[in-house]
Amino acid sequence: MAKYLVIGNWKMNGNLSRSEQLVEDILAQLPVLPTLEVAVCPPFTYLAPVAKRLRDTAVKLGAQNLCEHSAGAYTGEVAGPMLADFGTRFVLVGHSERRSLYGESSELVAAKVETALECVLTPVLCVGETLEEREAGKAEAVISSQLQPVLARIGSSAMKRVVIAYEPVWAIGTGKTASPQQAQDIHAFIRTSLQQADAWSDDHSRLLYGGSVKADNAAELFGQADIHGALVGGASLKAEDFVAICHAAG
Ligand code: G2H
Repeated sequence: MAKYLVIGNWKMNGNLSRSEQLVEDILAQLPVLPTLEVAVCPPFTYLAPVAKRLRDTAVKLGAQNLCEHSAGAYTGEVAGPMLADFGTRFVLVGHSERRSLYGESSELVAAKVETALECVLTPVLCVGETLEEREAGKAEAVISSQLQPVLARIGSSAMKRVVIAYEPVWAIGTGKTASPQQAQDIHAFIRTSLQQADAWSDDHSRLLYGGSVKADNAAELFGQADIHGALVGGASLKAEDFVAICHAAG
């Protein structure tokens, strides 16, 4: 089985000195855990200083978004090859904040996943339903509708190189976490769907849970059979909380 993976999504928080201090504190407190891979996703403007500090360490660099095009007249966008220049390894794609606040469709998300793979970045494809969709019994249908365009665009073999993060929209930044069983049920659904499409590898595929993951709920989530790590927002902004979550997975 692939290593557990814990990714910190700093979102649009901090400044230069806080970003440098946060990465310093994480490195000071995080032992190398043989069964765990760790990455942080700073805002674009802090990728370079964080990348410099992470060089020759076990912590990897991620970005929070990328453009679906690799270069050209796309004012304000950041291209995959630019991210790769900094040694970026992971890139979040289709985070619910991108989908809901910036109108990213699942088709656009699919194009971004494809571009990320072409740039040798590992896409972390975020999927998840709203509370309304869950209460209407549509959670699985919504997640299928988010996975299918990606699968159709990149094919089943490439899909095995995509990390998938299940982030129920109702649990993001709200302090409400899905129960371990709710998360496991959806993770099992995603795994089964990918297996049926021949898009799953027991050795490489990983399903992360995201949505108010904290030090005190991480161990129980990681105890579920189909949860292979976490995408952590708020709790990744304090080194001791983030490191405690990493310990729960390691
Ligand atoms: C979900 C998550 C990180 P938080 O967005 O991607 O954020 O842990 O703050 O809910």
